[in-house]
Amino acid sequence: MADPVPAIRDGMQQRAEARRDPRLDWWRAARFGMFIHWGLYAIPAGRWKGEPVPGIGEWIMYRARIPVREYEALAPRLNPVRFDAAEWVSLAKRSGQKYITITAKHHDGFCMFGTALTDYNIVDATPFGRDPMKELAEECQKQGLRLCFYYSQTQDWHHPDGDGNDWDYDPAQKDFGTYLRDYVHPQVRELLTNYGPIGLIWFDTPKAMTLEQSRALLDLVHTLQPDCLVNGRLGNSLGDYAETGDNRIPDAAVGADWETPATINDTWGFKSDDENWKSVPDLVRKLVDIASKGGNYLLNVGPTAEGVIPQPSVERLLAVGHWLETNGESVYGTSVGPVQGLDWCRTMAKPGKVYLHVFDWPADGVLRLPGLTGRVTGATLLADPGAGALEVTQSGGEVTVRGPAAAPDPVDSVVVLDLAD
Ligand code: H79
Repeated sequence: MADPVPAIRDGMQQRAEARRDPRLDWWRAARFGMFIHWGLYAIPAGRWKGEPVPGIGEWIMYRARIPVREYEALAPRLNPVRFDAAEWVSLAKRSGQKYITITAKHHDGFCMFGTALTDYNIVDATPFGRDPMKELAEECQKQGLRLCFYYSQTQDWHHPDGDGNDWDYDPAQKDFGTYLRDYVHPQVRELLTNYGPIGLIWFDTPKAMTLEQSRALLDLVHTLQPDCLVNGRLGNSLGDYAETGDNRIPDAAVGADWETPATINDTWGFKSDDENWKSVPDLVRKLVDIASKGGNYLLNVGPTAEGVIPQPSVERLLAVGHWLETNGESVYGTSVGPVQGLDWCRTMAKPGKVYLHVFDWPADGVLRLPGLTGRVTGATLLADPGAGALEVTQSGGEVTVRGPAAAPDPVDSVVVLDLAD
């Protein structure tokens, strides 16, 4: 196994003891989560003063060097009257996603939760006046999903001492330590006090965080909620699991707990002209590819300023959920598969079983799987148990399964191999 995580950018190399930490059990079994990027940037939706601004939508303030005073004027325009927490949580659930990670505060500094630390938040600065995080927390409790918060701990383009804004503020005058102590810490305390149990805190772009600063933040999270996980972008190799770079999938299996955060089109925050949606087969295969290498897929949606998840995202997520209804047994709760590095298939393991995910079904229906050491006692199609046992033979380190000539599922046909004890 490749170790540490090869595709990692500012993530961590997970400590060996963390790999057996039972606090991560729910997260390891989950395999699939919903990322939500939602903030003021959904209003301009990728255009500023009539001009398209290139790049990811939530970076518009930075890319267009929008002065704080101008960007702030978006807040009184945020009124997501179509926001319905029950609908979002239900969509995640029907899509087979087990947790939701949502931007409480992104780099632009606008708080999408009620906070006493600044008026620059959705409750106090918008006509909406509601706290969507409260509503999501209640719905997640009701519907049995874990709610998790993205929180930009380093970059804050609105706060004078936050990192990143050098067009309104002189970087030489910034006091990053004070910002962390007097602003970030109290806000993280609010997020872990006012919303019930939180699955994890998702930090991002650690940049100049010192080891001491990363450790203090980690300790704060674990003091407030010992079971709350922290992702690998806290900085300085701290955190409970590793995060790959955005949209990066490692080439090989990884001997650590890890997650790929990924876009469903080319942006995180809503952009009105980004229609480059990934296809359903692509999404299913990415989920399977990631799970076969021991990782989780955190797939993003970018709701509009009205509070609506774009219909192309909804349709695709529900299609993945439909596939998982039949095939979920071969994804949830699995561990790294015993056979790696083949183009045409992926494998996942559970005690006594290997799931063979066939992306490219051979024209003669005969699957030849090398490299499996255990003795195979039977093979069936997961989606079609009625088809009965498939003929399986084993010799010279190769397992041969005779299936139907036509691919049972052109996206991914799952064959269950039973192993002898
Ligand atoms: O929240 C999402 C991104 O906003 C965040 N991480 C994911 C989960 C992220 N923070 N930093 N980056 C991603 C790297 C961003 C680089 C770029 Fe740019 C932003 C490339 C283009 C816009 C900065 C500004 C570098 C060039 C211009």
